Amino acid sequence: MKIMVLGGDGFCGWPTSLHLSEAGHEVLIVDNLSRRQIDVLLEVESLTPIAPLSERIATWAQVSGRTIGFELLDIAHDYDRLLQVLKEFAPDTVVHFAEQRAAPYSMKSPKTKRYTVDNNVSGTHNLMCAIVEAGLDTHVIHLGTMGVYGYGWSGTAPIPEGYLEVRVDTPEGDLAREILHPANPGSVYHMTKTLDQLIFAFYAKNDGVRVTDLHQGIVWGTQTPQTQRHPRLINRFDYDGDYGTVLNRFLMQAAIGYPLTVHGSGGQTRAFIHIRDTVRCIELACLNPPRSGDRPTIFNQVTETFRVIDLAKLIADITDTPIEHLENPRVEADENDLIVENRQFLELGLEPTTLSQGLLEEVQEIARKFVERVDASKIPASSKWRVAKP
Ligand code: NAD
Ligand code: USQ
Repeated sequence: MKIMVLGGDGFCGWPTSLHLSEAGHEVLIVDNLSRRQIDVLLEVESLTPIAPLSERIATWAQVSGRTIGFELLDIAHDYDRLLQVLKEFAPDTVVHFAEQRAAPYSMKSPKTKRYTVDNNVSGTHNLMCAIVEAGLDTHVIHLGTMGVYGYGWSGTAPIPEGYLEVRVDTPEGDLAREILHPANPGSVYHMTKTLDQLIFAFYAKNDGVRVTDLHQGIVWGTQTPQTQRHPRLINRFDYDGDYGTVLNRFLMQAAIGYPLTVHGSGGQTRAFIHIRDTVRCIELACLNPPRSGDRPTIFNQVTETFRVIDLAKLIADITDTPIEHLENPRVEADENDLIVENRQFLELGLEPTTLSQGLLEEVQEIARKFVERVDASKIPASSKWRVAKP
């Protein structure tokens, strides 16, 4: 299969590109390297030393004998070039990771809010528009987020995979429908993912574009079998207050004896998936496209749910690190239930990697190995959801 990976230099995109390449697919990475540029602006670095993309690709060619292509391109602002690359490569599948993905960064300032909307929504729309203009029958796989559903309103009812059955009382009797699950974003970043959903629904209906939208939980871990094959293939590991996600942050904090930064009570329940399962899910999605004319297929790409405080306690117990309850910089429920339907991937054969002490230790080992690269001043989460009124 010819697969174009938009955002293929990122945390999920790089190991996915390698996994798909190893599986025998022809992979073309498209990336504008904006994530690396944001690190420069924030004066932070991945905990792991990530090689420049050209070195990553050359190293992969050495160890695997397989070629991965690369186009430096901003999909949100260089529509003509995107169209040309699509026409030339004519992908069977486009995997779309190319968005600004940090909720705290998206809430940092008016500038980062506007950047996130402009980058994510324009990028997604350009992609769909270009596929139609190019006359391609390409399957689009998008990385969405569990956060589109919001947290809490369905109580103990499982969150369905994208669509909700509703019944409306009419004079002629009950009207039964399946509608896109109501959106309830908790940050500007999450809001862009809810807007993406409408773009996909429209292009699937109007132009018959085949779309799979993966509502992914928080990805943890760092290495996959392919990124482990050479030090220059190592994956990114974000730990800073904007881009670091909770479980990887706690594991890295424990490695340096930094008190685990629990926001509020830690009663927030979130969905998680290991990076090894992310790459497998994407391959499964590539191999199981919807038909033209179908509404977008939506998968909940999650394997487990945990309360933040329970993760903190687990890591604190294993590593003897203290827990610190901090004032929550976000506007979010202090506690929520979360039960998520994820039957579709299980039916396609996904065998979930569940959180285990061994896996936690593997990530901790990486954190310990690169401990001298940590800048502890970058750990606190400083982006606040609400600015205090003067
Ligand atoms: P990342 O920031 O590490 O990677 C995103 C990549 O896209 C970067 O290499 C960046 O340079 C590129 N990019 C961004 N805007 C671009 C543009 N306009 N043109 C070209 N390239 C562009 O993020 P990630 O963690 O790998 O996440 C990938 C996708 O998965 C995102 O869409 C994110 O919303 C989604 N997701 C991530 C997680 C997670 O925990 N990391 C969880 C759920 C969903
Ligand atoms: N949290 C802490 N302490 C920390 C960091 C976070 O208590 O040091 C809490 C947050 O307040 C939040 C929860 O942990 O309640 C999750 O935060 P996170 O930063 O790990 O994850 P989030 O902001 O939701 O975003 C991440 C990815 C995003 C993806 C999303 C999936 O950055 O790209 O879309 O996870 S989901 O959460 O399922 O929507």
